[in-house]
Formats: sequence, structure tokens, C-alpha cells
Amino acid sequence: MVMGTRSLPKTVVDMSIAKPIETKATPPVFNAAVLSREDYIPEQFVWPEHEKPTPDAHEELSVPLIDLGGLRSGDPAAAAAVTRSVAGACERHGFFHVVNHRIDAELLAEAHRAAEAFFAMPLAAKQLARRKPGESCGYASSFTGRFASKLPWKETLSFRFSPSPLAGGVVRDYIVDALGEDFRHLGEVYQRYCEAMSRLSLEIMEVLGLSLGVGEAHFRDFFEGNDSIMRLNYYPPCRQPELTLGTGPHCDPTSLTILHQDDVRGLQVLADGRWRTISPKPDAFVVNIGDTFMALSNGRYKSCLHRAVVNREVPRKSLAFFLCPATDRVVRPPGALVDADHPRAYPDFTWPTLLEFTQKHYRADMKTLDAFTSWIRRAEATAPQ
Ligand SMILES: O=C(O)CCC(=O)C(=O)O
Repeated sequence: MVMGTRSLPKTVVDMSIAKPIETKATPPVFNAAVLSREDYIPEQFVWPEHEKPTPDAHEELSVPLIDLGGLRSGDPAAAAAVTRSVAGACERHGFFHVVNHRIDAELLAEAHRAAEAFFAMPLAAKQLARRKPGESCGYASSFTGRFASKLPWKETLSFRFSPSPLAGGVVRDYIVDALGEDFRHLGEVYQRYCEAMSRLSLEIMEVLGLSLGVGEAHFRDFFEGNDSIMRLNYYPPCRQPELTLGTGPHCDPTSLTILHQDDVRGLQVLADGRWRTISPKPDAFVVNIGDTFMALSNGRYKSCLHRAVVNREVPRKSLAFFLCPATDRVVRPPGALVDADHPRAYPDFTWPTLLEFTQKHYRADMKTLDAFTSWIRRAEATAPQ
């Protein structure tokens, strides 16, 4: 996927915050079928001591369970309770569960089965959809990644989705183009799954708008023609899970993430200075705020550091839908969230610029938004008048 096609002004790159992230060293091929049976993992997958999984992180992070059915019931007391609890979670760490989401259980099961079937294929077959450098769409393993150290113990398949066919982002077509006619069914499954996720994310946007006091339509309208990303994560078992990570610590640069985990634990969130687990709940989606929504809320809602650990025994899968604005939408908080006590925390930007920043200049972490803000402000200050 080429989402961020606009070139950034290279002359104003501040190297103290925008580190070049391409590397010439050749990372090993991540062939899950082979690596998951090796007793010793290649050194590129060994994470530094301070980032290794912590044995005490099995403590559960308590996140509110948001019942969208209760909200739809029209009962004002139920609606007020939901928005209060969403606001509380988003101000603390940005994570919550949603249930009664109206996502068809058979579609969800089919999406997991399709992911399992894809990742079970031989490496050469998966590489037909291989992600190209600088793009965020396609099959990626450490072999195709941008880094040569702290490699994640996983494989992913990502694609773009937009509910506006004119914007491109038709999942079915992307999959058939990349993998061939035999994969039309896989394409159909994720086309339907992404359409359902897009509808659900707009419903959650209504809740977020209410919880921030700007009305249910504001963010829903903003994301109506979203240009989003879907990612299938597959974490093979690892004989030395205490040395590595499936997904390294990061904040999502996107707006809202809707994640469904299979029945294997692995998702951890850094809340109040400690890593804690969010265990799978088959009937629920894990939702979290990303950097772009943090900017839209003028910093009131948090985009929080999270990661995924792996285990010795079984593979783990997760399906992540990342809601992103249409590429020409200016990310700017509603006026009601800006006042003398709450001045603008971040400058205006568009999503492709932030995406390109995280793809080419900065490895997404908990400071992405601050680094991006300094970078934009510096660019503005040095731009010719
Ligand atoms: O697999 C998970 O539980 C987390 C995945 C994740 O954080 C990501 O794909 O960005």
C-alpha cells in the first residue's frame, strides 16, 4: 500500500528526533515453520534486557466493558454510564472492551480461519504478497522488515480498506491482484470483515464524541470516508519466549484500533508504569485510542504503549483494524476542546504525513506524536515565507 505519497520536506529533518531507520544489514528469513522449532533464536530477535517480557505482566489490566447494546437501547441512564466509563478509560490508558457489537460471529470465525490458512502456507507462497520497502501493505516478516535488530517474532499480512470505492482500498481486489484468483474467497472474507469494522468504528466514534461532549456526529462524520488499514498478526511459538517480543512496545499512530485476539494471551499494556495483560474475551473486541485520535481530542484521550509477547507452546493470532482518516482530512480538534486552559497540544496535520514520518523517519514509540510535532513545527519555522 502506498498511503503516504506526499514527500516530506527533507531539508528540515532534525536528526535528533528523526532518525534514519533504514539499515543495510540483512536480517534473517523468518520462516516460522523452521524457527519455531529451533532451540536458540537468532540474535536479531533477542531484545535488550530492559525491554524483554516481564514475568509479572500476567496481572490483568482492568478495562471497562462497553455494552453497545445498552447504548442503543435509548435509556439515557445507560448511555450516560457508558460514556462516563469510556471517558475514564481513555483519560487513563485508552483501552476498553466492546461487547454487543453486532459483528456476525460466523464472519469473525471465518476471518480467523482465513488468517490461519494464509499463514500455514509455505513461505514462498506468502511472499507473492510481499510488502515492498516504504509500503505498509502486504505480507511482512522480519525478512521484509526495516530493521536489523529487535526483530518481532511474527508474520503479518496488511491491506488498505476504504468504504469509498473511489478511494481505492478494495480489499478483495488487492488480495486477488497480489495472490491470484484462488484467493478470491480470502479477499471476500476480509472485504466483509473490514466493512463491518468500519461500521463498528463509526459507532465507537459516536460514543467518543458524546464522551468528549462534542456530540455524536462530530467524529463519526470526520471518519465517514476513512482510509484504514487491516493487519493480520501471526505469532508462531518460540522456544525462548522470555528473550523476544511478538510486537515491540509502540503506540498506534493511527486513530482507533479494533483488535480481536484468538484464545491465546499475549497483549500487554503499560499502565501506571507496569506491563499488564488484557486477556482474550471471545465475544469482545479490544479497542484502543491511537496517536491521531489523541491529537483530535487535543491530548485529552491517551494513546498508550502496548506490545505482544509470545509463548513456547502454541501460535497466537490477532486481527487488527486501524481506523485512519481520509487522506485529505486535516487532523484538528473541535473548537469545544480548545480553550485557555487547554491550548492546542498538536499542530494541524494530515494522516499521510504522520504515516510517512513513522515509516521513513521514526520508529513508532510513546513519543511519536511529540517527535512529529517538533518536526512539523521546525519545518514550519524554516519554510520559505
Ligand atoms: O497482537 C496483539 O495483541 C497486538 C498487535 C498490535 O499491537 C499491532 O498489530 O499493532
